[in-house]
Amino acid sequence: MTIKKQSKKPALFSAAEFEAALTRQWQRLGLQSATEMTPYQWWLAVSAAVNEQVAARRTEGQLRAATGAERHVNYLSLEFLVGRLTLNNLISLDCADVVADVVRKYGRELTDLLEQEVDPGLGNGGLGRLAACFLDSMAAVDQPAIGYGLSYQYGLFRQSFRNGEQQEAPDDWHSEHYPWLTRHTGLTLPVGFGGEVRTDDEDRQYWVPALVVQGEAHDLPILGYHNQVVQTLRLWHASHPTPLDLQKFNDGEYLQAVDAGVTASKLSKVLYPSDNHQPGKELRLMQQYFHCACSIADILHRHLAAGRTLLSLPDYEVIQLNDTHPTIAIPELMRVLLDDHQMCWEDAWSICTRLFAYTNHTLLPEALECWPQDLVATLLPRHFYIIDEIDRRFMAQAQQQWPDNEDVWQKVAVIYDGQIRMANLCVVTCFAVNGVAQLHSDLVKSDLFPEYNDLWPHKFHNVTNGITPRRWLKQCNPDLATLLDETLKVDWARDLDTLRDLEPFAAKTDFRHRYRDIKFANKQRLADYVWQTQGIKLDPHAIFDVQIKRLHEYKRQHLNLLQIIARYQQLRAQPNLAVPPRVFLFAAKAAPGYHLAKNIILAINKVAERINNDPFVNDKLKVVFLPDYRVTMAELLIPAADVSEQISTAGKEASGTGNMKLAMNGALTVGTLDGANVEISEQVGRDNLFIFGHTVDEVKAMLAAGYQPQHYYQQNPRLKAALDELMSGYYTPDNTQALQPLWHSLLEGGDPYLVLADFDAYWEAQQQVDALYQQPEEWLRRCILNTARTGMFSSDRSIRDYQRQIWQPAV
Ligand code: T68
Repeated sequence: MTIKKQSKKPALFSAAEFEAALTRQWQRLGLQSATEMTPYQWWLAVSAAVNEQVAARRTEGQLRAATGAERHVNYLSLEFLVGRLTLNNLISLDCADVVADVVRKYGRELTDLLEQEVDPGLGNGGLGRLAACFLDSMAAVDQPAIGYGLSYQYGLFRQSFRNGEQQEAPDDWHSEHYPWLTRHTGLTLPVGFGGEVRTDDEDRQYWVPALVVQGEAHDLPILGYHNQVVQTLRLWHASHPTPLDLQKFNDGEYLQAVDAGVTASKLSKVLYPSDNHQPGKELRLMQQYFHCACSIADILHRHLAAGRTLLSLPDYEVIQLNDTHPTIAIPELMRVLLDDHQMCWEDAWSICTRLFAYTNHTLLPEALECWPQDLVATLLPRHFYIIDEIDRRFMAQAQQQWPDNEDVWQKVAVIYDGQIRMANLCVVTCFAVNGVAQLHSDLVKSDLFPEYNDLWPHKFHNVTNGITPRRWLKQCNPDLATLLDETLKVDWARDLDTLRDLEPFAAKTDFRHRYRDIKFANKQRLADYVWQTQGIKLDPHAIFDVQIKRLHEYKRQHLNLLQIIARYQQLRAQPNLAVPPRVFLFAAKAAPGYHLAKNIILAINKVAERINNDPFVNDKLKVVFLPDYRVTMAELLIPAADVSEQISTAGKEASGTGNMKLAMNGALTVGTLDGANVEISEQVGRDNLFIFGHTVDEVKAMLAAGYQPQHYYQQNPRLKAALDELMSGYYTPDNTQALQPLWHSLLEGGDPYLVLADFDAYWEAQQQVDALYQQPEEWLRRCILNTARTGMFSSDRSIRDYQRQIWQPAV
């Protein structure tokens, strides 16, 4: 069958060119021939050889920056969870076959070599992965862009389990050379900390820092899919120009002699491991400022080097802030314009208010960043003055807008009660504020920022998140990708709306069975992995039910757990019950300091241990918690899933993106009306997923009325039995108190995420899942409709939404 391809650029390099580049790589390793390379060296050499070819293009890509007709996007994020890059890049370059053929000549399989790559884990979860999908899509749709992040020496910790408890180990992801990362030797920038603000003869303020570190640029190439666009993810690495102070050393102050160097190296040492929570640590603020100072200096340098004026900056550039983490970029740009370029306040402010845009990713109060003003004043004294001035000027406006309304003044103030509220600073400054799914964006306006929305309704937007179909369909599910190629006969990964044309095929038995066989093979692949790594045997005929995401109370892995216990009890009581076998798969990391989340992990592991060792139920029920969830593991789990658990308390999950990946790969969602589940339900049709639970309005009403979890515990015998057994020590015979924190949070602790209130509806939804799975053709039909109707969740569409709504040239 021939595949009609849309106009595509010719291959970047030939087999001969690649082989020559490969030869240079093994020669550089000091070897006599390619056959001497270990598998790891093969991966290094292949990646470095391809990167060499790409490097030449990168310069061209940077030159094709802003024209003024479209703005150049600077995507500022403390996290970019890129995942493995080599295969992704080979797919974008359309040269996986060429490279595989060359490698095969030496008796190697490309797929084996690719397994040597570690995941660059430079993010916590959804927010960091979204940034990576957006870079992919900006390159794919040829939106001029650069990503700015930090080059953490240690990414998100590695997770293992000991006696069911989470253990953390450092993730030294590029202790060895990482071939896609190139040091940009010409680019090293100074960044100051501490010190004091002085006033010059002309009464202008300027900052004299106490410590100056330097930022080095390390670049990753971002390759556009089949279009030869090469963009950059620039990761800043902190060092010190003189890591050893010889003067101090000679004076015998040996420890002090290395102080500055040590402080500098701390800045990009490690990624903070919390998601949806603000750690409030001095080092975190220093990381944020280091990241922003380098990025702002680079943006200005590029702009001025193109011969443009400072005042025209917002005509050519936009700075998208990925949550409030890079907010300190705002006072930093003000400082540079005021102090280094002697601009007046009004002009500098006018630039900032047309340049910055802010994306909000959470409504959870504990995740809204606030910094103590004393800390900011000590670490960044000039910035503190500037933030104070922004606040002073805005409060004058607020007092006019809301006369005699002190309650509102308090709410909208940037500085209040000794704290600087970064989200307020963003909304006051930015020309655009967006949420990440329709429901979330509505709540941003109505619940989080109602006063600002009254004042500036034009600022508020929705851009529903998306995922790159290259990684999350073409790369991770190659057999389904081939079926789509053959059926649709277009390059669907470039225009995902074309998936709609699959709809009629859902009615065709042949097609359904091919789709079924692909899912089965993906499940077999996962079962092999689970057998090899965990020693647990899974039957691929069972329903593979996955909940894969960070561990957080609001995501309610414990609701899933309670339902599993109830199911286990039911199977013990009714051994002949005709339910399809089900495997519940979990994967999740908990922030190391989040004790309750860690207790939930322990509970799941203990329940799993007991169930998996109970031969009485094992043909019907298994529970697997896979350690060390990361992008590469998601790529294995998602294509193998039948059921996607998206069960957050309504109003708490801003969007979710795993929900999109799973639906696109043909898993049926069991979900609440939260985040992007609402839009998934609208797209795929209410019949093609399982919606349950209280809505946002119902949740609000229940909490307002004084929610009583005990009521549900007493009234629902199934729920009570499950909770009682969990607490009885049945699963933790060595320590009957081990799960006390979990029990306490659900009952005496008030169950803030309404786990008990949603249990019954969740149980019912799971019954529907069992019933539908017993009609295999109907199940399949619905899976296919999920794939066919999730085209809008391509991150290419998200980027086009940003282009249309937010990144248009400033007026
Ligand atoms: C997630 N947020 C949202 N935060 O929870 C999720 N937080 O609903 C959404 O789909 C996703 O963002 C993309 O919009 C996060 O992942 C963090 O990881 C985080 C990290 C540091 C501090 C606070």
